[in-house]
Amino acid sequence: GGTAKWGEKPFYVTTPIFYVNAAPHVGHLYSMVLADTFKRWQQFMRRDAYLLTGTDEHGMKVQQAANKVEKPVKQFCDETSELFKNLAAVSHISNDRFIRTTDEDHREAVHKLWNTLLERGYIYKGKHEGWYSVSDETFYPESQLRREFDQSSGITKVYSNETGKEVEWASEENYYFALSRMKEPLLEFYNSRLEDKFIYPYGQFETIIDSVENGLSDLSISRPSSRFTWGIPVPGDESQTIYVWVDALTNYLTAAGYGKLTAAEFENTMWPADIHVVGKDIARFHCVYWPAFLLAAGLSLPKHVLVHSHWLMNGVKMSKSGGNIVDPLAVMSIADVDSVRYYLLRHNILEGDGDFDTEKVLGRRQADLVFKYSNLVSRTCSKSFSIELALSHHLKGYPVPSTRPDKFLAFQSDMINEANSLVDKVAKHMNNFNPTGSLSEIWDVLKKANQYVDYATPWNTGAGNISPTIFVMSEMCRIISIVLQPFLPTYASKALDKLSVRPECRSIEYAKFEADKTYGKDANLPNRGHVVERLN
Ligand code: ME8
Repeated sequence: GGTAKWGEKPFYVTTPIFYVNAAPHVGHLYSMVLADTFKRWQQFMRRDAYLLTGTDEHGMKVQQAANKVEKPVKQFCDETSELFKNLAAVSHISNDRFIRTTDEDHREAVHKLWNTLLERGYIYKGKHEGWYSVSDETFYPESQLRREFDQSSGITKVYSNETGKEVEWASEENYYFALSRMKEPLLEFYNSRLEDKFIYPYGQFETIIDSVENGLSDLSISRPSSRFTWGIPVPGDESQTIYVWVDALTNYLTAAGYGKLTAAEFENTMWPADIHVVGKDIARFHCVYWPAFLLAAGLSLPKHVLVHSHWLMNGVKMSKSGGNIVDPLAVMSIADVDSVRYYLLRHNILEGDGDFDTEKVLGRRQADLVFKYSNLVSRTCSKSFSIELALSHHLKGYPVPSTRPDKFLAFQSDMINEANSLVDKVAKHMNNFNPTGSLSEIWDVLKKANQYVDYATPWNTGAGNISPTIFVMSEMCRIISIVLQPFLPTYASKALDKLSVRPECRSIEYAKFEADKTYGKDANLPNRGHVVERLN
């Protein structure tokens, strides 16, 4: 419901922090747009909300990328991080902070988490041998590998099944996290959060539970500094550098002030996160390792991990290393920001991968945004009608259009009912992590509103019917635009400007067709702002 929730801890949404080994693509923008939509929706629901995005800058992969272009690694990070920051700004992502793992407060937070895990007995030193992928920065168990004979070199190479990346045998001294001890606590935690959808969609939840039931091995969480130094050193042992995933996941705590606050103070921050938005490629890190670290450290756990699938290009996952990427800035320069946001949200790729097609961005823009939405607004605000006049008629009483046939009036009241229940329907979808469902609900109502205009033909109806019709049309535009704000911020605010709706009258409680209830003889139209002032 739309009850006021100011005063609760802020609703805290995150995106993954992205590797700075290459420029951002549409896949990264997708995670940002999803997270941003959830943040804006919460604010629309009158809850304070905080959005975190940023870049993951340490680790072998980034170090190698910098070496390849012969740049000092920090400078390379600064430059690529800026591309992600710029993408967020250009795409109207309302992030409250753009975090970088090279930020000073982040190092403090990582050290604090490390020391806490150490004190609580979850970190020990050991020797590690196994198949390691430099590109994936991870060791793989035998069961996840395949072998292939390489004709040119005459040797059999070993590859990860999951990523197809080559692995090599490596042996080293590391610190370990006692992940195996976390099996039971994790399973207990998952079971306590099944109905609360700790992981969404459910298929991902099942996969994670199965994999944990199959057992967990301890996790190597540091690398010899001799092998690489581009990372945060282990506190008290500079000969080891902290594994990039321990470093990266901690960013979610850093932004909540973890590094600087006492345990008691940290209780009163925005932690825990309400939604971690992540791609399925990193589900295991967020759904197994991350809760394991938090449980071991005695910290509270995130409410939800929302796992989305991937954008493909011609059937293949869009990826920096694959080289098959769509540059979001290029698409936004031929469409516009909201059209790209709309296309991304309109396609449900939570459960399955989807093909990204720039032509279709333009097609959707034309069919849905221009033709169904903008046209409705322009027809309503057309110079040949006066919204002010229409409204002034309605200050005198409602309903008016008595000369219309019953069938018309039935269609009209049906449409008004749908507009009135729109906010609740959209809220239901949003509680189900479903912006796609929200948009399709909104476009159903838009479709009705367009049919209504075709049906009502205010431009050639009798004079007495014009203003009631324009009134109903403008109310439809107003309600739809209010509900659209979290999804298409630019289009919606332009439409609301055009309809002369005051900024403070754009919140959720105004998303109702008020004519039949509120607009009696003495009623003012609080939702209209300056139109009403002019009428007076
Ligand atoms: O994994 N479709 O960073 P990363 C949809 N630094 N989303 C996609 C995508 C695609 N084709 N490609 C990438 C990392 N993404 C780590 C994360 S978090 C503590 C550390 C999105 O640069 C999606 O969210 O490889 C995916 O999980 C993320 O970018 C991976 O970004």
